[in-house]
Amino acid sequence: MTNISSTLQETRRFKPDPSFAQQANLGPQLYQALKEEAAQDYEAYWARLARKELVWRKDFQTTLEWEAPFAKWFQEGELNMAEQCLDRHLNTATKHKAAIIWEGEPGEQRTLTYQQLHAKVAQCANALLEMGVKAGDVVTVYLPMIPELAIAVLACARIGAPHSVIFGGFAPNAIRDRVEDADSKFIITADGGWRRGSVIALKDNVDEALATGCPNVQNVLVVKRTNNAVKWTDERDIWWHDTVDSASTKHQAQAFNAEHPLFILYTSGTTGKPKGVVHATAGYALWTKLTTRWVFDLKPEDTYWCTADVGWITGHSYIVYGPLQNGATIMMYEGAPNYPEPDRFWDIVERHQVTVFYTAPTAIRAFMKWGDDHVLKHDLSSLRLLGTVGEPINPEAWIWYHELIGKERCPIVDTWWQTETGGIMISPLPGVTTTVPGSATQPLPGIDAHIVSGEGEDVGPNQGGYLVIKKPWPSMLRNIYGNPERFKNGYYGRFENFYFAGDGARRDQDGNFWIMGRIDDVINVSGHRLGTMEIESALVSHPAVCEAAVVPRPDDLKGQAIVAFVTLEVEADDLESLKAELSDHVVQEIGALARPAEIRFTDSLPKTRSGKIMRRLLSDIASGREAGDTTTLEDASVLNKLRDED
Ligand code: 6R9
Repeated sequence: MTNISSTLQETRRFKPDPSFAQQANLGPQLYQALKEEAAQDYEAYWARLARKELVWRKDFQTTLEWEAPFAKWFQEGELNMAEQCLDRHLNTATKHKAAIIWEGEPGEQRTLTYQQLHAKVAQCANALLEMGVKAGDVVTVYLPMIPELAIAVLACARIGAPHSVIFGGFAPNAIRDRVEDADSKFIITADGGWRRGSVIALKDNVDEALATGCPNVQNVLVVKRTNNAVKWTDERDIWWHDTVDSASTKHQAQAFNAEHPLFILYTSGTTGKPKGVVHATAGYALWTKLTTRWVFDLKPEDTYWCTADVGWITGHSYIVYGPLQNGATIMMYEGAPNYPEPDRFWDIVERHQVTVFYTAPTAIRAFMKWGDDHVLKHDLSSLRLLGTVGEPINPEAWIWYHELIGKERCPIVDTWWQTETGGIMISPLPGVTTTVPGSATQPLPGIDAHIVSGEGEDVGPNQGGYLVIKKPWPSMLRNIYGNPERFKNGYYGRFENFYFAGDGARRDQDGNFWIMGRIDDVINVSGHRLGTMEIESALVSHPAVCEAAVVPRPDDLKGQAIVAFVTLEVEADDLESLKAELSDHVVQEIGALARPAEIRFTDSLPKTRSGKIMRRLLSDIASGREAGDTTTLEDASVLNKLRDED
């Protein structure tokens, strides 16, 4: 196999501010000590941390049992996840502190202290038990971003019922597939949720899913949120306010085995039906707790806001489980970032004095396009740390984030991880790492990330290859629900003993990781394999460009040719000359090899509901093929528009 050629040259460096480093939870000395400890005795390192960080009802003897690809961590241990997040804080000053500050899209606000959240979770747990939910039963949660979403997942955790959260933007057939795959008998939903001023009728979607399948569903528990009319099936549907609100606030949490499944989260594969990624309790608890404290540097005074939806792994790990285990105050917002105006996020940051802010590159690029004025009219001086996740961040977007939002003062953590990894794997540590725009920098202490060739050998500096994790880690997925073969082939198929993440990457001379995009998206021009990220970043570095996606199209001469889809920052008069200019710009930034064979301007790019660009669909369009699976597409009209522009 030819290695992936690397092209992006980024020379800007940002050292940690000494005043930040001085107060950081993880400073240079502790970082060095942790790295050495993990290198010296890997299992002892994890065993020590697990005993220190988690509240165990029963201690474990075996730290790790590893029969690739199946891992068991801390296997004799017993604990309760809701206890880690809530009960443990009730004997401390955290008891009366805000756990969740919530804002609805129409503007209403609710605050729940740790004590209040604990009481609500106990009520929900009691109501679920009353409905007949037993430990091990999968409970499907399909809710808007309201406090009941956090309450529901914590209540499931409390009674040992794995939750399967389905993002509120998914349609009835997606609900049906997931409910059936998990054989889930209970669903928690709401009448609706607010999005850009309209009601998304969630209960209707559930009704439709159940009308076409899911014969085993016994009960649907419904939160009243939007007051829209809903159809009611008496023997099946239960109002939350009729049962949960009147249930006892006392609930004795039972301890569960360390390996007890905490949740299933469906993630889209490139082909076929969605995969139910299974996470276990203790290892996931440990790593989300540690990474939240290390990467986001959370302090008792912080107001932390992760803008993801709890329907994604980012919301599971860094809205609910990580921050609550650390006793943090989390901001939670229901609606769209541009409702009623494109400054809604900055308005929230200012009003709630948010200190730590975590979002996705796709959102950052949208803010850039909406214009700086929306940012500049707000006082963002409360912010002290910024993060990104979900896609590689183009250096120009990083610099905008740094200057406009962080006022050149806030460290930026570009966190690389996946649904399957459970927690952050590669990321700067704000008090330790010199950051480089576009690089997720270095693996966290204990994470054995490497870049290898097709033969599994480590490659040299600046050579592209496959991103793998060589040693198992506590928060890794344990299985694909009901499909161990798919787990094995998907992640341990290419290299027998290493976890293969599906991403291409390189490491620079300083050891920093550069994610080059999904291996499936790599473009092969005349035998040179090019990552999508670098060409896209070259395009985005041109002042006229907002977003770019590059994809391959079959080419008789070169094997594949590069087609670039570009959205513009401003309207251009002469599109033909702009195309030529952009093409030359790419050649100047990267080299003649990367010159796009075609550049197409478009209003928007097709994205998944979690904001990732769907290059596969663009490649279908560029090659004149029928588009493949479109079920995870956020806005189907984008595809038709792109075709019309053809
Ligand atoms: C957390 C999450 C995982 C895929 C991953 C990679 C991409 C995520 C990234 C990043 C570059 C980052 N990705 N974070 N690429 N830099 N900081 O997004 O999980 O939805 O499972 O997606 O997202 O391609 O393999 P998930």
